[in-house]
Amino acid sequence: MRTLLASVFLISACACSPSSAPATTAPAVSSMPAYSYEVVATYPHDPKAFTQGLQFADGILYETTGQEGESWVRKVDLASGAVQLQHDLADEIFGEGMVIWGDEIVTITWRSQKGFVFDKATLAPKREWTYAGEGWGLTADDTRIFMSDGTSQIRIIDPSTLQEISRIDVKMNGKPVDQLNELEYIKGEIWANVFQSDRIARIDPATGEVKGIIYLGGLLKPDERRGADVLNGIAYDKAGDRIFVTGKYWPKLFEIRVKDPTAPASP
Ligand SMILES: [Ca+2]
Repeated sequence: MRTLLASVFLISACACSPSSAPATTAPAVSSMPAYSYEVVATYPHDPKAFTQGLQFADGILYETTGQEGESWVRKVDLASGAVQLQHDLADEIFGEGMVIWGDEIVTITWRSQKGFVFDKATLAPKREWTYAGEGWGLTADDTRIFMSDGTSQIRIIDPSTLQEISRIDVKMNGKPVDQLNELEYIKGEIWANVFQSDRIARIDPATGEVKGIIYLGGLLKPDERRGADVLNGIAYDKAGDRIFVTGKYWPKLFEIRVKDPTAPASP
């Protein structure tokens, strides 16, 4: 009991302290590299944006949101947070992730089993596409679109047909990792927000193996957490080699630098 109480105290104490947060959550598996972070820059983020998709391209932040009546596709100025262009989805649609493909933006929805394709420049809707199951997150490498659906699988989608090609089984030390949410392809890896956690899983797309976990607890100060929902939203600025993260209803968006693990994670 003493051990249990001590553990509970440690967890709650750490959770309240923003400065110590990267070390808050002990990794579940000792052999898994655990990465912490430092904040490089802080930007405003619309606290009314229930972030479901985030991508940075051509100096602009692209964002999709969820919730019925609050789902939109946006272009946002990074520095000011100002909305440059917005397209609202129909009130009954619960929007999810997005990915830019060529001159278009491909999006998905939570449970409508369909997505939308928009003109990247104007955000004008162009067509719909369909898939089975739920839609959570999207990203892409040079030839494939990747889609999460709340399970431990990531679907590989042919960008030209938007048809599923195959699936990746995401595993950590042999065990499935589900609740994979917003995605970002970064330097040969798929990074995935793990829903309802402050963690990002770094996934090898070739094998599905999780190669490491980034712990992002403590980004928001306690007063900023009021009204904020979970961490969700990773965007990579390839040209500037910058990584941005935010969350649903978060008042801020952060550029972070991921620090290499200094020691093996403890169980
Ligand atoms: Ca993303």
